[in-house]
Amino acid sequence: MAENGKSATEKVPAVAHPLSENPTEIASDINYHVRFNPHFSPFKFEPEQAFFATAESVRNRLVKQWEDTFWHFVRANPKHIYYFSMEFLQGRALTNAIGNLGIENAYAEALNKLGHELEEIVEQEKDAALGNGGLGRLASCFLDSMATLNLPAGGYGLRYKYGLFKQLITKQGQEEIAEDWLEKFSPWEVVRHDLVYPVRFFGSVEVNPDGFRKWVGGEVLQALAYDVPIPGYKTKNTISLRLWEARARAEDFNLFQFNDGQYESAALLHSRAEQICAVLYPGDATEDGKLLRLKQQFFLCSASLQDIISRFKGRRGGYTWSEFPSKVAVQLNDTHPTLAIPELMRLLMDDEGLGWDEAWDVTTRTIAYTNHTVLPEALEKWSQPVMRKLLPRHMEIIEEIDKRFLAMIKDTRLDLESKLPSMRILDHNPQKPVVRMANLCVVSAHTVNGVAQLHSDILKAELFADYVSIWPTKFQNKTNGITPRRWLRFCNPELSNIITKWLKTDQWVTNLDLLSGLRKFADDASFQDEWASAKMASKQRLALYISRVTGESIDPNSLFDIQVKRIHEYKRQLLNILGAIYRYKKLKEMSPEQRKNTTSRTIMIGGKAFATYTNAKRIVRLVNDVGEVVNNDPEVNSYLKVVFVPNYNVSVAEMLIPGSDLSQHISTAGMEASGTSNMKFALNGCLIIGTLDGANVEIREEIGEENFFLFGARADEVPRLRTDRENGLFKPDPRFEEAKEYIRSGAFGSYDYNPLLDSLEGNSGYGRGDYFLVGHDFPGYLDAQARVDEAYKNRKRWLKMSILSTAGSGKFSSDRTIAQYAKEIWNIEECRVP
Ligand code: B1N
Repeated sequence: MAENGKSATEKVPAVAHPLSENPTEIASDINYHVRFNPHFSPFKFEPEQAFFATAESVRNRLVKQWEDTFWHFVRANPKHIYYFSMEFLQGRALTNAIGNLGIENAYAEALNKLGHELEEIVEQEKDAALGNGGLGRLASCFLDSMATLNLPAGGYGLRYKYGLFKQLITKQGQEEIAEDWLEKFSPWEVVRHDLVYPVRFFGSVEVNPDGFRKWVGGEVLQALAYDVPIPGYKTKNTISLRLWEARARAEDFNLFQFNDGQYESAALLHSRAEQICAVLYPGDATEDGKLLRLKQQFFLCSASLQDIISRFKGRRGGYTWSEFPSKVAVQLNDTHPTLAIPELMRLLMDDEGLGWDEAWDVTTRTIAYTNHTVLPEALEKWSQPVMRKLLPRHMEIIEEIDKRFLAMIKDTRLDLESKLPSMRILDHNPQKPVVRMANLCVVSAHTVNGVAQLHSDILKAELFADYVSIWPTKFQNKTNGITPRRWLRFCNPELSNIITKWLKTDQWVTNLDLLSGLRKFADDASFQDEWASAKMASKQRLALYISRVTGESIDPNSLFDIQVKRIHEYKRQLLNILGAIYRYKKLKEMSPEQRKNTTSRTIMIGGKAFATYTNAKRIVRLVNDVGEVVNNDPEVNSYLKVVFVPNYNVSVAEMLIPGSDLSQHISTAGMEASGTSNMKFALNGCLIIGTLDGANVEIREEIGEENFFLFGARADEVPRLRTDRENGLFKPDPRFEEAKEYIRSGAFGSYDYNPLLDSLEGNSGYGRGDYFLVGHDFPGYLDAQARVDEAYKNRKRWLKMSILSTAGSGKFSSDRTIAQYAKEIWNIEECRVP
């Protein structure tokens, strides 16, 4: 059905959806799904069955709004933004959906009538973890804000069968297990059997007699669309996250071979198709792993662009290609979808017949690029021979872009000629010729942005400095944000209710700057009391959770000190645990009387280590080993506990963040592009101990420096500190030596931590010579922690700081971030469904 035609559902009224908000009718709708949309044996109605039936009932409500949004966008024909991302870390959807629809109470009551509790039902849902960490969660927060701001928008990603692995903690540390989020099925997705596009790999380039180039041969797979509804908060607008699944066609199944007993080769293309969407981030240590990741990236780009072009061509009133960029904006979430650039060029030139200049003009006016990291190992470089084999036509196009860039520099900017070797897209190093994806993005995108002010400044001053003089207006900052719906309104109902009560409005949920109105109550005793009891309720809930998943009982009256994020040396979980070890050693040395004057702490650390990242896995094991000793030491365990929180993910975060007093964002300055959990913690009234890195800088500015526990080297000092170290000028603090020595002494078991500790020794080199400056920042860190202990002893002061953290968090709403992208990069406007 063409989008400019009439839909069957418009001509003939469909059977009315049961959209009543009456709990009795909702209950009968849930019942209807149990009986007539069965997925389990008849009359089984345990929490699991109740979850699926409830989700299907909610889904039907969303389908109605979704369809209205679709047709409204078709009629209004506005410019759309499409967010291309290899990762979307959606988490659970049920609470978010009924919360955005404003029908939590009705569904809670309906479930009661059926003998269930909403809180228990929502726990049945598996997290959709199609992402690794911050970058994927950012994409999901952005979709929520795009829908809430009524923007004509959509997300494009891949429908991985297995998302991020499940983390099991054993005596040996981390073990990875495939996470089967689709094991039963996802009640939210809708498969669009009419949306199928061919995607080619390998093959060769043919030149037709008319001079046109054409990519032919190779293997062709099918991309099939699965749509997930993304409802806005208290608006009808519901947009789509479109996830592609790879399929092979029936005719690609070789019946002859199969009947001949050659089962594997008969289904070769089917198994290749399955591999593409099998896992998020396949290990890329091997050549096959690299090829598979490149295939995934191209699959996403090709299917999504074909889909966008087909929608563009199907619009009412015809089209000309030069107006494509006024109807379509594409945002690349890091370089992972960079192949959208040569693929759009190819589709425009080879399929649509445009010339190079016209295609280049359309492509560069359509595509924008967000950089999320300056870490050299995360800057993607693809082998030229691999790329030429898998995508021969794209390699030609990339070579042409590189050639024209070179010519432009030689014609107009001779002063930059000496910089060309690092500025070029192609690196012709004879040992390892590669395509530098970030360079391709910078040359081709109309706008390049970083994700926090400090990060964007570093991009302009360092990574992309040479390009800035060519295109001074191309580079922007868009400080990240988080959705206040999931990260306050829904995950922390107690605090939300207090905020609404004292602000006398719930408008803050969509206008987060209103939180600044809490500042005037920061010293108010009854406000403080309510604030404290909300925090205590969340801490008690968290303590129950910790005891359930780890068996460790923790005291909600102790200071809950949390660091949760991917395990990486630059994020410095090692600094945290060395601090904990030092604290433990000092507690051991104290008399019982002295201990009574200390602040009791529960240190919680959680996060996943990449399966092949050895030092990260050693850190996980160390935290667990330290916990084992400290928590079982009766002398100190009422003053200190160290808990590793297993399998950190979005829904665990929703439990941890409201229950935290202090959180740690302690990366080596200049290395964390932004961070987004720092924003979530601050929003929930949690104080931050941190370095001047990423968005910490802006958070501290907003909430006030007196409310932030700062320590550590500044980004601009880091290079000199590393050189000093190389020159033997670093003198370690004795407390740092003492903490390391305590591990070496075997105090935490017999596992050999020397390789990990050795990364903190020596003079130079990445991963050696304490590249991440743990030793340099250790004394400052201990001092900052001592200031935390003092502040926590003064209840009124602490509560005031906590309130001011929330009050100063307005800027970090992803609504603000997305509004800035819409205005300053995408040039799109809201299109609200009436
Ligand atoms: O992106 C987040 C930032 O808040 C974090 O500071 C930043 O570290 C994170 C390769 C990445 N940067 N790069 C990645 C993810 C997956 C992958 O395969 C790199 N993630 C970030 C949001 O801006």
